[in-house]
Order: sequence, then C-alpha cells, then structure tokens
Amino acid sequence: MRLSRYFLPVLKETPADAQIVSHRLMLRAGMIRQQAAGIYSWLPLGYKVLRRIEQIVHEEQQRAGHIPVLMPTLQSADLWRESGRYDGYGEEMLRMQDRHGRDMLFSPTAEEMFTDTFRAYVKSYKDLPLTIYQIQWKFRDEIRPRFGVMRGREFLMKDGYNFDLTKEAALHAYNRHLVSYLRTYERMGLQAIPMRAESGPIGGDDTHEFLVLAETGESGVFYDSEITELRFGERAIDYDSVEQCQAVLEEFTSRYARTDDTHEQSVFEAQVPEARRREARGIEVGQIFYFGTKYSEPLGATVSDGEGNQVPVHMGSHGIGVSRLLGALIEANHDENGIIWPEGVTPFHCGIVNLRQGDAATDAACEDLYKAITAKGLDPLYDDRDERAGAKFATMDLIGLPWRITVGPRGLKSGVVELTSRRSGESEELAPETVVDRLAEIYALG
Ligand code: 5CA
Repeated sequence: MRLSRYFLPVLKETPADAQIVSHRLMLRAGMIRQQAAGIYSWLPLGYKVLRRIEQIVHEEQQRAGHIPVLMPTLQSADLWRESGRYDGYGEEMLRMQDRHGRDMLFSPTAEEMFTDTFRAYVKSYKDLPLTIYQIQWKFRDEIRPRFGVMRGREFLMKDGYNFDLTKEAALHAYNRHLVSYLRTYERMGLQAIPMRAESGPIGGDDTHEFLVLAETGESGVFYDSEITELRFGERAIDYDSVEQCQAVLEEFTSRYARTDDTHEQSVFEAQVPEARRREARGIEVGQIFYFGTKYSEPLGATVSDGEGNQVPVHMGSHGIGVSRLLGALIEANHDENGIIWPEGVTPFHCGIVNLRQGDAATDAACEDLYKAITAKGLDPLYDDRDERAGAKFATMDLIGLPWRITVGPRGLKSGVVELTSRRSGESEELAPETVVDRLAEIYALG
C-alpha cells in the first residue's frame, strides 16, 4: 500500500478524553473512531489488525477441531425466556421490539442460540463430541464503557460452545480450549496466564479467565516467572489426548495467585520460591466455562445415549475478546513514540520511508523494494508522500510497524538502505536484496 493513496487519518493532538495509552494510540494512529459511548468505527489500519487477530483465532480454533458458524446478532426474546435468562440478565441486555411488537434483543452472548441450533439437528451420542464457534459482534450495555475497545458496548467476541455426552468429555473440551487459547495468545506475541475465576451470568463452577500482563490491567496477579517461558506453539499437542490437554492445566496450578485472594497466595508462596515470584496487573482477554446441563436441560437439548435413554448434553462456552485484544496488545507493546506491533498481528509487515521523494534514483529504489517485498507475499506500507523525513519517521513510529526501511540518496550511493527495528531502535545498513531476504526470513519464522 502507498501511503499517498491510503486512508490513514492520524491525529496530531493527543485526545483529551482517552485515559489509557492504548485508547490514545488507537485514536491517534487513525485505527478507530468513536461513534457513541462504547461504539466504534473501525478505520482501515484498525480493521486490518482486527482481521489479523480474527485470522489467528480461526486458525487455532480449527486446529483444535472446532467448527466455525455465524449466528444472528438480533435474537428473539422467547428463546431467552426458555433458559430463564431473559428476565435475569438485567440492564446490560439491549432489548427492543420489532414492528409486530415482538420482543427482541441484541445478543450479549449466545448460549441459547447455539443450544437451540444443536437441539434442532443432533439427536444421538454418535454425533458427539461437537464444538461450534463464531466470531460475531456482541452488545452489552455496560454502565461505564471506557478505555476505548477495552470495555466497549459493541465488541467483537469469539464465542465457542461444546456439546458432550458426559461431564468427563466436556471437561476435556474445557482443557482443550485452555491449551488452544494459550497457543492463540502466544501467536499474537502475548503472555497470557489462565486463572481460576468467577462465572457471573454465564454460570457454572469451572471457569478460568486469561490475563495478559500489562500495567493498566484491572486484576492484580502474582505469578511464577517460569511460566512466562512455557511455549505452546513449539509443542506437538494432540488435541484429542485427554492426558496432554490436562497436563497443561497442571503446569499452571498453584503458579499464580490473585492479589486479593489470601488463600491462593498462601498456596502460591508454598509452591514458588521467592526469587521467582512476580507481581503484575492483567487484562482479561478470554474466559472459558464448564456449566454442565444448565442450558441443555431447560432447552431440551438431549441425545440418545446408546442405552435407550435421552440425556441432556454437557456443555461449556468459551470466549475470546477479539476487539479487546487490540487494546491489550497495545498496552503490552508501546513506547513514548507509539505502538510496537508484534510480528504476528502487525497491519503491514514493514514500512518503506523515502527520504527524498521526487529524486529519480531514490524513487526507483523504493519502487523496486516495494515490488520485491510484495513478490515475497509480504505487505509493505510505502510512505511516498512529499513530507519531511521527521514527519515520516513520526508516523511510522506511531503506527508501530515492526520494521522500517529507510531509503535515501546518500546510502544508495554506497548501495545500501537502512533496516530499523521498531522495538530495539537498532539499525543496520544492508543491500536492498539482503533486506528483502531478511524480512522474508523474519516472517517465515514469525
Ligand atoms: N459466553 C461466554 C463465553 S463464549 C462469555 O460471554 N464470556 S465472557 O463474558 O467472559 O466474555 C468473553 C470475553 O469477551 C471476555 O473475556 C473479554 O475479553 C471480552 N469482553 C467481555 N465484555 C467486553 C466488553 N464490554 N468490551 C470488550 N470486550 C469484552
């Protein structure tokens, strides 16, 4: 993409009403625009990152054997009356009526809709296990939407639902989700810690939330520094193996504690040597639940068990805050000049800065680089505007592309361009062909 033809409405001023750094940077980098409290438009740069996050979530869900579908956002209140949640859900549910006076709502979550779909088609234990999921917009009329996409009213969620014959099978689905979530966050360059949690309106006794470590997180946590070294992407995990999925869960047991839970803390302190104890704050980027037959029973989602009985299926639901992840990623990856995207989610793989726009040799070198990088299957952003070098660098730093190639007449005379890492700030002078190979190498590995 050529910046002169792109739509990147960066702001010079720091927006006064944005309290946390990710919100400020998303507005300044022209990623989102607020349309109403907690409701945002996704501008090209923000939309690109959102799509990359979605893509990773889809790939990791399907690697775990889960099947994508798409359900409506507007749902009939009658279905929610069947589960008993229509009256109980409270003010967070946005309710409306259609022209016939029928009660409708904008889905804040979708246990009822998925259970209804299941009961309509699946009748036998032979069709289990089954896990279906969607990535779809949700609406929760939060009393205090704040921090940009971090606590929105409209937000994008991956929500998945497992249907199993027995409690044991459903707990395997729970553990499988736990492992696949750890891989998902890791691919985005995030360190996530799964912690036992409260279930709230979703229900059930077994639930873990996933915290990404960042200063502005809402939850305080103690953790064992060794768990930040666990790498899931490098393991050949068999998602069908009950033992392998369970063993991961066990790797985390007693190696973290909520700062407001004295019982967890004493277990943690007994288990983890002092030198390895760390304290941090975390942002909740996902949560998994096992709730048994809470929805299948009232909605009549039963299957034949092969022994002549109709039994309600055991279920769980599993959410990832897809739009919130953009905020969490920026909270965990930024400096005073702007965002620093991890390679796994960056909107463009690199930036090309032309220091002397209009100079025939510099323009030609930039064009050649642009073509060569594109030919490798990468997506560069070429700053071809007639702007000062300082302004071009500031834009690149703000939008946070991990690699910047700077092309100027002086370097070209000695056959080199400059490759700069956004994260370390270090630069190297290299021949243009070497830069192209280097980028191809970085992204093949990343
Ligand atoms: N039905 C279950 C799992 S599918 C469910 O709704 N879980 S949840 O309530 O925990 O939401 C899942 C994830 O969505 C949360 O972990 C969080 O990352 C994200 N989320 C929840 N509320 C908001 C919000 N107001 N703004 C942005 N993200 C949110």
